[in-house]
Amino acid sequence: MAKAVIAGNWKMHMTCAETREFAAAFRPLISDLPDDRQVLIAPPFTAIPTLSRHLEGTGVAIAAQNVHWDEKGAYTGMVSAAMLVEHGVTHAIVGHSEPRKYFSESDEQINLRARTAQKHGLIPILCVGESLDQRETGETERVIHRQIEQGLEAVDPTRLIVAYEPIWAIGTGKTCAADEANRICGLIRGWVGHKDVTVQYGGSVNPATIDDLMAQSDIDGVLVGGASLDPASFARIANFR
Ligand code: G2H
Repeated sequence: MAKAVIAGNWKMHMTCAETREFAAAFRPLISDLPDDRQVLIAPPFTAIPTLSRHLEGTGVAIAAQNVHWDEKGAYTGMVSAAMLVEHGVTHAIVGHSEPRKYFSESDEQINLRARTAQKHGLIPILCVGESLDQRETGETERVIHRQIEQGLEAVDPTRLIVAYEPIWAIGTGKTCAADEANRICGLIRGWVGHKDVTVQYGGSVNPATIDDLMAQSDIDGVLVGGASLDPASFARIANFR
C-alpha cells in the first residue's frame, strides 16, 4: 500500500534562523514515525538548503512551493525545476489557490509546470478546489473536474499527488467536514483515472481534525499550512493515528 503523505506548506513564512529552530524542535518529535507515512515540507525557496541540512537523516522530504514551466530564461523572480533538483527537492506544489488568485495562474500554465516538474523527476502536487461562491452555486464538481482535466493533460498519473483544497477552508479555521472532503477526494480519484493516485485534503488541517480526516477511505494525506509552522502541531499531525 502507498504511504500516506503529510505535507507542510510554509508559504511566505520562516527565515533561515526560524527554520533552524523549527528543525531542532521537530526532529525528536518525529523520531518514531510509523513506516506507513511520508512527511514533506515546502519551505520558501531561501530556506530549502537550511531545512534539508537540519532535517538530514529524518526521512522528511523537501518540496518546492512552485516551479517554473521553462527550463531557463528571462523570467525575473522565478525558479526552475533543475535548480530545485540540485538542492535535493523531490516534490513541487503547482496550482495552489494563492498563486492562482494573486498571480492569475491559468490551468494551462499549471499544466506546463506539472509536466516540467515530472520531466525533471519532481512529483507535482496539483492543488484544486472551489471558492465559497462556486460551492454555494452548485459548481464545485464542475470546477474541480475542469482543473483536473486541464491541469493533468499529458501528466503521468503514477507520479503525482492531487490536493483537494476548498478555498473557503484555507486559513479560515474552517476544516471541510471529513465526509465531504472524502466524497470530493473520491471524485478526484475517479477523474484522474488512476486508482492508486495519492489524494490529499488541505484547508485548516490541525491536530484536532487530522485523525478523522486520515480515517477516511479516499483521503491519503494532507497539505497543511498554518499548523505546519509549529513543530508540536505539525508533529502531532504527522503522528496521526
Ligand atoms: C491551504 C493550506 C496549505 P491552511 O492553503 O496548503 O493552508 O492549512 O493554513 O489552511
